[in-house]
Amino acid sequence: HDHDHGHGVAVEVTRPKLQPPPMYSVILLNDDYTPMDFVVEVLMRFFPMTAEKATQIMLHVHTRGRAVCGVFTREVAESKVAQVNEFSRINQHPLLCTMERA
Ligand code: TYC
Repeated sequence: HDHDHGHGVAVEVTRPKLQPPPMYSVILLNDDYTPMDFVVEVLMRFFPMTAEKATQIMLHVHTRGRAVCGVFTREVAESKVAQVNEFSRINQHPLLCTMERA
């Protein structure tokens, strides 16, 4: 709208429409070898959540094959995936984390 700054001069105030960034779901995949307590530890470490929520998600992955751990912008999602997979490998577990457009 017009905004008069005291000199009788109308200044156009524009509010550019900001596009929301594309969002990505970070997905945890099931496997037959990673211990359940390690998966719960990973969820609490990299996706801050209570032990109860982490256990719920871990059991969903265990029974359904995969679960969404969280939804983030691309760079944050890429960072979560890299950190989870590195931490899993360091601890010699095959746990896999991936991401997809939400
Ligand atoms: N299926 C694993 C087991 O029986 C547990 C598990 C849960 C592994 C979730 C990975 O993302 C996972 N020990």
